[in-house]
Amino acid sequence: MPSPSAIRRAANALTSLPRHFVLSEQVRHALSTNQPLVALESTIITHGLPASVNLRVAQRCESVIEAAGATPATIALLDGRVHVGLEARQLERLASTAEHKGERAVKTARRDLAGVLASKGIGGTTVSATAHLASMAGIEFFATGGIGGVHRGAERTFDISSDLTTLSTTPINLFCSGCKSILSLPLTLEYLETQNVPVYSFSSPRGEFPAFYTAKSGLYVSPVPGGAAEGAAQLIWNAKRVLREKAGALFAVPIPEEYEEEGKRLQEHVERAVRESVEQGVHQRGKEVTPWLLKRVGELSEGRSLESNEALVVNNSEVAARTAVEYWKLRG
Ligand code: PSU
Ligand code: MN
Repeated sequence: MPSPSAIRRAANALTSLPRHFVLSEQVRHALSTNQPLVALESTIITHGLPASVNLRVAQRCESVIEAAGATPATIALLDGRVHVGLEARQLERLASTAEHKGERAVKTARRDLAGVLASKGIGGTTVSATAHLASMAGIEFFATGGIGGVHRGAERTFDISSDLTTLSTTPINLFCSGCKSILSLPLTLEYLETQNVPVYSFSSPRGEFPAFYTAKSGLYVSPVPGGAAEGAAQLIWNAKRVLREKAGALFAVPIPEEYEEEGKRLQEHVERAVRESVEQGVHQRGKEVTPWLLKRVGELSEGRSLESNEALVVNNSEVAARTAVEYWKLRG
């Protein structure tokens, strides 16, 4: 039985939400009975992955979270409403926008939320938007593939993802495979340090920061104690309960080992895609930059980047759910 204060906390989180929020049955039940939840973003569905795989990947992420004992909450905007947890039909509708035939979705970062709500469009929420909305709903765990970051050449383009500033002000624990080397990994880590966002790595024992398709970047962050969910849960407990920290945390999960060889080859395609983006001036096109690079790496690798992407995001979802379950044990 959850304690009375835990039930009150959950009920408050529910009742203080604006009426524009629609919670799925499953999410409502998990929040009101104080069960662990894991949020999932939707830009990866609308703009990050092609229509051939996006629905399957989204469904697999939800399934592994459930299998690990937590409740998945995929977040998106539909028809002027914020959806926290999607019904099967809604997930299919969102995924179908990547076909570029019928309905279109807007890549929705946190600053775009009010506009997309007002236009009653379909919004695929980025890490920044998803973290903000999940946190409003009282969800503290969030899984995705890669976080946005500081782009290479940012000293000229100023292109720094709002994912980073959002993490510094939003109490959410993000599980991802670091970020793609379409970005500058050293600058991204520096920026997170300035913003007081701790970065942990499940890569044991040294805490190497993964570079998305490969577990190796040559950069080191704080290792998760024991390299396991129990250790991560303890870190979150310390930050939230001992230190009353309001910033989020980044938990980097390396891609499963069997994809490492392919990862080395994919890195070459990443380098070429970045070069092309500069040659073609795409690197100055704001929110289009990241989706363009993701698509180009997919083309150059003839789809092999997608298999790696799928494997890592599913794995990250599972690790996030296992950590959420461990954290709930500590909460009692
Ligand atoms: N990196 C990926 N896949 C993605 C994204 C980033 O490997 O799908 C998406 C995420 O939704 C992330 C967003 O929050 O791109 C960042 O976009 P920008 O760089 O424009 O801030
Ligand atoms: Mn940007």
